[in-house]
Amino acid sequence: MAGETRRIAAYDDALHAENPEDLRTGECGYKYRLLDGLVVPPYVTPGRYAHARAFEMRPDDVCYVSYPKSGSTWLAHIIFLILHDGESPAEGTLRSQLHWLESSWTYPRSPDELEQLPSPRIFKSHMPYRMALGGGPDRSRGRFIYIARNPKDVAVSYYHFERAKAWSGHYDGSWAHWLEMLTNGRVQRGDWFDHVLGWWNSRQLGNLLFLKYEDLLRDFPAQLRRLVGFLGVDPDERTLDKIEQLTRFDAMKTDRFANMHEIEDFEGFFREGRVGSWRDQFTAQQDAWFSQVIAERLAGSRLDFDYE
Ligand code: PPS
Repeated sequence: MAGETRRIAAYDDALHAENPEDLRTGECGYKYRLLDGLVVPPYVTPGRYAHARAFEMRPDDVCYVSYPKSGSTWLAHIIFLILHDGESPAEGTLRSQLHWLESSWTYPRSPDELEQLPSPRIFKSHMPYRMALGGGPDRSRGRFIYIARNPKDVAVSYYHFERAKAWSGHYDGSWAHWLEMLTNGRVQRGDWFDHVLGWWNSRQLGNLLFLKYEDLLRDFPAQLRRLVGFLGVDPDERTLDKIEQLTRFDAMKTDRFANMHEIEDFEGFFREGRVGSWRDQFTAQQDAWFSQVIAERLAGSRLDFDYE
């Protein structure tokens, strides 16, 4: 099962929404579902979310979590290689090796299939802390790794990714409209500040590691050491170096194991892969306004980001 590679056709309500009657359409056609008060994509369904919340993680399971467009696929590849001695399997793809319980789309797993998978299993999630897999780090035996990215680059990356996708109702709003929606928590996975701070405020828990995208780009070896220490493995220098080479942006973009070529909707997924591409999108006025929002919303949290 985990070695499979199949073409993942575009998201389709008829196949994936499961409860299409509760889908909503907002401004500029933006499609979503409300789940426990959170704006989520149509493929995050009530049944799958309930299963994910009640799911019993094994102590060596790993769940990586992020707000969308924060470098989670990059992190998934790094985690996979750390847990597999730097080797990609001959068959299957990165995405086929990951288990995304809250979602009906891309390699959904039945409870029986999950039970049969060998440890350590790697789970993907984009949920906020209060809706985390297995009850979250304070209630689950599993291990969690959260990756956060500066909200300016997230907003831009998310805008380019989300436009014209079937799961967003082929949203056709302007960049200015998107920035306003995101700032007010009306995009899928809700308010960026609540999401990141929810995880950040629990970072002292022993089974939660909090990473930043910009730190990975600036000092990969140091962040890789944090990751291997957290995961309790001890790769040799050659393997660590190999992991760094294989997970570079340009390497992942062309690597058939990691680049998600099998997913039709992911054309253009590897867009810029750097810090600061927001400068090409924000006007000076939008930057001043959003910087002020960031300062207010992160005040007192001791959480900050690099923007260049
Ligand atoms: S998703 O769809 O929410 O799961 O997206 P996610 O993987 O979290 O984030 C996508 C952004 O991460 C960039 N990316 C990388 N950056 C640096 N190095 C590597 N290896 C890498 N792989 C993916 C990807 O290009 C998206 O950012 P933008 O700014 O759009 O380029």
